[in-house]
Amino acid sequence: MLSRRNFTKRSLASFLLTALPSVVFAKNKIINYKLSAEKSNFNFDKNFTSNLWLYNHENPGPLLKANKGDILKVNFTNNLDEPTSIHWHGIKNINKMDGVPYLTQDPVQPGETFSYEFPVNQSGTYWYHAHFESWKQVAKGLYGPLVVNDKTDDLIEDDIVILADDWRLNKKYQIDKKSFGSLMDWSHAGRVGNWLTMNGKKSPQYSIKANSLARLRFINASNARILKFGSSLKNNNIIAIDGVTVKPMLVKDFTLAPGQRIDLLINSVDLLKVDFFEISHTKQLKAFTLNVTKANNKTRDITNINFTSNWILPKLNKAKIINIRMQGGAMGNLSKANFDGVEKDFRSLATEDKKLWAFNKEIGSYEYLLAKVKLNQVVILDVWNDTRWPHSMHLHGNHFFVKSKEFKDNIDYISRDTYLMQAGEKAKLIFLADNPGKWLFHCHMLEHAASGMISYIDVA
Ligand SMILES: [Cu+2]
Repeated sequence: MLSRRNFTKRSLASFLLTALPSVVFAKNKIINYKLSAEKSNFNFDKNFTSNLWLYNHENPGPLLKANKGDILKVNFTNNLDEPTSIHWHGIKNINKMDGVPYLTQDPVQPGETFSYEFPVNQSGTYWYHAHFESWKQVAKGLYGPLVVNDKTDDLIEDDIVILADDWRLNKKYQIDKKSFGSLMDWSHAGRVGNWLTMNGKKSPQYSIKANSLARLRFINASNARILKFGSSLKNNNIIAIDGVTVKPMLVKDFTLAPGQRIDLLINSVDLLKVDFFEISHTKQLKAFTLNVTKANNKTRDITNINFTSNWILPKLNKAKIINIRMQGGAMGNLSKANFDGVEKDFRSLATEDKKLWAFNKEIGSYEYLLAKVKLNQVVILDVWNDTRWPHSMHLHGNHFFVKSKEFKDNIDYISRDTYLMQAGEKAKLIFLADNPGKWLFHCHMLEHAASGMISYIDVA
């Protein structure tokens, strides 16, 4: 005979098994995390201990996960000797939680804590990173992945984050500090490295299940390196760009500029192993390997997974157009620019102030107001990269639509938060300014941002 207690237990258990959908999306569930910025030891090579700055002593920082609709609450402590702050890259955030020092919050001082709390209403692959002197703090390792799940993710068996970084290390596997602030780097492509890692490792191996689906979430956390990935597969199936689901696109390879994300879907039917390579140089580097584990499970039916984007291009007839001419850098045409209200020639800006890049002849900073926009106005950032260098342009707090030329079959608008502009390219970045606040628009080659390619747009 069943006791009442057992009966209750059993019926509750069977209720849980049968009546609830496989993923429960509670309304406004609070997901708590603790992060601290720490001076840490890490081993790139077994013979050397590298001194890095990491969140929770991990490289990359802890994977933060939430479901769409949750509230993410991150209790952050700064255990460094200098101020810092955390930016949640790609999240349509509440402005005061965006993590930009002096613009949206006071820097978090050594020993202080700051509680970041914001809803995550868009699913996808995001990341978080230090935004105080990020050219140095990100280079030392202050970043980590942030994944917001939706119901589609429940239908995919394996989910692997691939966070790529391009470190510049010296012979003893220490961060090459001598190169910090190098005028050569800052005026050229930025501080590119010599040691490529995926999730802190060289060529790691992962296993995925046979006859099933795996989602790979690529994130480029490099200061300046534009990465390009290919694999041993004939085609790679892109299902999301900068967190936004797209109609699946088959590509041979794909580019990932600093700050950008790409999600791939791998169908492991008939596969034993897949090698991924970084192919931006003539010398290919093995990035990582997926090993398919043996299993007797049946082949997956993937017809019930619906990859569609629900982002709609806003009407452009009443749009406000903001013209942005990017200038500066080596071999550029910036002869003079305004810095702190004073017009100076390029040579003095470079040698006296270490400022090298400008928007509309203004050397940018966290205090440089590029434009004021009314709430709910449609905005077109009409950007001209009038420099000899590519730039990875990032808008905080908003995704924008852009007619991307990267995906040859796709001539349509793509929604993203970071767009790689080639030298000489002109592009229109379109967004509905429905998120009030002061939103940075800057180059994610972090040395370029530090030396002037940075501004904010005020939406009120
Ligand atoms: Cu740049």
